Amino acid sequence: PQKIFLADYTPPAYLIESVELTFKLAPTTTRVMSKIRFTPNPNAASKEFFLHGEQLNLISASIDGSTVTPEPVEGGLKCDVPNAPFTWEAEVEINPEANTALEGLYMSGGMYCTQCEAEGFRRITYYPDRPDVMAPFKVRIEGNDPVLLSNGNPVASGEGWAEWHDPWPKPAYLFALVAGDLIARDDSFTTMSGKEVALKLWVRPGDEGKTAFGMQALKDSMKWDEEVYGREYDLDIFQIVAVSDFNMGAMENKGLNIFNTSAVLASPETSTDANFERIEAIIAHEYFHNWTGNRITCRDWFQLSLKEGLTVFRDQQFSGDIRSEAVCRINDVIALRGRQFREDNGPLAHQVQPDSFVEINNFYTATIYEKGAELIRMMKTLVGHDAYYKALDLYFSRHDGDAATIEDWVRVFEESTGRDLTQFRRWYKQAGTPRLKVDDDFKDGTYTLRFKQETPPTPEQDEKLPQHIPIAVGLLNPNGDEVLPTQILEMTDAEQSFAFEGHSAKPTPSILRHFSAPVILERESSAEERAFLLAHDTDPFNKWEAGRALAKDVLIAMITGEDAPTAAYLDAVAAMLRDDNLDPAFRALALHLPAQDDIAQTLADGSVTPDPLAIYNAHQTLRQQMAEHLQDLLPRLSAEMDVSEPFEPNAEQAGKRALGLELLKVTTRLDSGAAAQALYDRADNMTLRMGALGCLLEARKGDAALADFRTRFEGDALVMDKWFAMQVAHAAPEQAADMAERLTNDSDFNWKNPNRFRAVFGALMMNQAGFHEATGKGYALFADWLIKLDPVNAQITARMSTGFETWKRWDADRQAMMKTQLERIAATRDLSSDTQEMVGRILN
Ligand code: HT7
Ligand code: ZN
Repeated sequence: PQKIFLADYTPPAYLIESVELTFKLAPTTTRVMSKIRFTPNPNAASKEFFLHGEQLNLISASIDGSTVTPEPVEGGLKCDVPNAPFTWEAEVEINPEANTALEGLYMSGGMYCTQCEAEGFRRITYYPDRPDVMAPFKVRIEGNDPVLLSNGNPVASGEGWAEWHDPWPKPAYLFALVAGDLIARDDSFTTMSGKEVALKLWVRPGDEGKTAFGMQALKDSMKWDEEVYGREYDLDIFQIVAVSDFNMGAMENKGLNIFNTSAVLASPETSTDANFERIEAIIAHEYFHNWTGNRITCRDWFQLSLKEGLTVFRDQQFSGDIRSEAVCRINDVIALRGRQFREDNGPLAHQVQPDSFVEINNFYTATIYEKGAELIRMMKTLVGHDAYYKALDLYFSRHDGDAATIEDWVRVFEESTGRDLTQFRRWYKQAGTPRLKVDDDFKDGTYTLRFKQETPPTPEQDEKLPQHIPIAVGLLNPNGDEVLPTQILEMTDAEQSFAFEGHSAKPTPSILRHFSAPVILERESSAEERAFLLAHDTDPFNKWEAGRALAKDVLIAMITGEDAPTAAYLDAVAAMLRDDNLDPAFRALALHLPAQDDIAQTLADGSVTPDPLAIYNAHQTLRQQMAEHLQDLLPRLSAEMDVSEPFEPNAEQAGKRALGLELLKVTTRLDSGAAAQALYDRADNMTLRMGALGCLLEARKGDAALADFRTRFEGDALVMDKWFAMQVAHAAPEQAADMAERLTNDSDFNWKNPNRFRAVFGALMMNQAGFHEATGKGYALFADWLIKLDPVNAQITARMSTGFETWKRWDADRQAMMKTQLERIAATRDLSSDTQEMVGRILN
C-alpha cells in the first residue's frame, strides 16, 4: 500500500462553484447523476483534472454538454478539460446492497444511508474527494421510500421525490443521504437571534419511544454552544437519523447527522446511565462540529485533530457543565489513560499531526481525538479563560468558510494572546507520553519541587525534545489545610525547579491537579502521603488520583510479592466512603479498582513482565479484602443509595446508582450473589438490571438471570448487544475464549453488524486475563474472525486488530503466540490495505 505524506500537499487544481446531484435509488442499481461547475484554481501549479472514484460503473460523461471518454486511472479518472470554468456531467451506477464496508451509499435493514468521511464520497460519484474542495450542494432524490433526506434545507418534494439545498460550501465528506421508512420526533429551537430551527430525530417505526433524551440533548447542545462559544446554528432544519449498521458512533454531516442507533436511542428500560451519558456527549460532539469541522473544516486529513481534538474538548466542557465537572474529568482521564496512553506507549504511537499514513481510516484514534483535546485544554490553561475565548472568536471570524490547518489554529492563539507557542507546537509533532519525574526538598522555609521530563522513543521518532508542560500545583500543610492554592507552573526545560518560600513546615504537594497535562507522573510517595491527599486534597481529581495510586500500589505489591499497603488503602477507602459530603459518583469512582490493563502497563513500564492471571487474581483478592473490611458499612450505605424517585438519567441519580452498584460488587463477595439476584428481580431500569447481572455473572450464578434477560429483550438489538458482551466480559479467564466462540454460533450473532461483532470481540479484547489465557486460544479465535471480517468490513477489522497492539508487553510464550497470529493475518491473501497497515505497524 502507498504512503501519503503531509509534505506532499498541493492545492487542488480545480475548485467547485456548485454541485447538483440526482439519485435514482434502487437497492442494486442506483443511478447517480452529477452536474458540477469547476473552475481552475489560480493558486494551483497543476492543471491536471483528476476525479476520485471507486467501485463506480461510469455510464456517461460530458464536459459543457459534449460527451467525453475519461481515462480510467488508479483510484479514479483523468480527462482533458478547457482552461476556463466548465461544467462536468456524469452518470454512474452503484450497488448499495453489495456495500458491506458501510462507506459510501449502503443499505442498512432496508434503508439507504451514507457514510462519506473520510473518503467514502468517491464510492458515490466521481469527484475531487478531498476536504479542501468545498461547494454548495443541490440534491434531488427519487425513490420509493416515504422519507428522502439530504443535507441543508428542504426545497420541494412530491410522491417519490425530494429536493434539498445546502447553501453552505462543504467538502464531500460531509455529504449525506438517507431514504427509508422512518418516523420523526419533531421539535424546534429558537436561536439567539430569534430564528426558528426545525429539529427532527428520525428512527425506525418502533423506536419512537427512545428519542426523547436525544432530542433534549440536542437542544441543550445548541443552547450551550450559543452561551459558551457564541455559535448559532445556520440552517432552517437540523436532523438526526438513527442507523443500526454503522462503523463508528456518529457522523456530523451538515444539517443531517447520522448516528449509530447505540449513540442516540435511549430509554430507562434499555439504556444504562453510562449509555445516557455517552449519547448526550456524542449528540453534543456532532452538533458542535457544525462550527468546528463544518464551517471551519480541515485542509487535508493530516489536520484531522484540528476538528476532532477541538470538538472533543468542547464536548468534554459541555458534559462537565451540565453534569459533575470533577466526575467527568476523572472519567475522561480514565479513558485517556486506558486508550491513548496505551496507544502512545506501543507500536501504534503516532503524532497528533501525523506526517504520513496509508489509510486515513486508521487514524481516527485516541491520539487524534483525546490527546488532541488535551492539547487544547493545555492551551486554555496556559493562556487563561478570557484569552482562550478571545482567541476562539478570532479563529471563527478569521477562518469561517476555510479548510484550515493546525498551524492556522496555533497562529490564531499566538496573534490573539501575544504568546510564543513555538515550543508548544511540539505537542502536535512529537508522539509518546512524557514521563514527569518529581522530587522535592525543604530547607529554611523554602519548599522546592524539582521536575525532570523525558519522552520515550516511539516508532520512527527516537529523539525527543522537552515539551512545554503546564503543571498545576497546590500545597497542603501538615494539618491538611491548603497553604498554596492551585498555581500553574510552566515547565519548558528538560529539568526545572520551582521554589515556594515562607513555609514553617514541609508541605505536601498536590501535583498535576485536574490532570493539567497528558503525562505520566512518576513520584516516589508513601502510603501515608497518598492517604493524606485522599483525605485532604481540595482538588477532586488529585483526591481521586491519590486513592487510585494507593490501590495500584497494593495491587502491584501483591503481584510482585512485596509488602502491600493494604491496611492503609482499606482504611482510606472506608473513611472516604463514610464521608457523606462527597458526591456518591465520586465515591463510586474511588471504590472502583484500577483497570487490569492499567496495572499491566505500569508493570511493563517498570520493566516487570506482567502476568495477566496474576493481575486478575490480585484484583479478586483485593476485592475480597475490601468486602471483609467494609462489611459493617455496606448495609447502611447501600440503603442510602436506593433511588426512590422515578428514573431520571441525571448526574445525581446516576451517581447514587453507580455507588450502589460498586457496593453490590463488594457485597456479592460476601453473600454469593443473593443481593444481586434480588436487585435483578426488582430492577426497573437497565442500569440496575445490568449491574446486578454483572455481579451474578462474576459470582458464576448468572444462568437464570441471563435466560430471563434474553427473553425480555430478544427483539431489541441494542440490548442483545449487551447480552452478548456481558457474557464474555464477565467470563472467567479460562472460559472467555470458549464463551466468545460459543456466542459466535448463536443464531443472533449477526457478525456483519459492527455493533454485534464488537459486542463479542470488543468484550474479549477487554477481558484481559481471558484474552491472554495461557494456551493462546483467545488469540487464535480473534485472528480467525478478523480474517473472516476483513473482506466484508476492512475498517472495523483494522480498528479491532489493535487487540494485539500490546503483544510486546507480555512473556515470551504469549509474545510468540500473538506474533504468530499477527503474521497469519498479515499473510492472508487479498488482505485490505487498512488491515495490512495496522498489522504491519503492530508487528514492527
Ligand atoms: N467525524 C466522524 C468520524 C468518522 C466516522 C464516523 C462514522 C463512520 C465512519 C467514520 N469515519 C470517520 C465522527 C466524529 O468524530 O464525530
Ligand atoms: Zn468528531
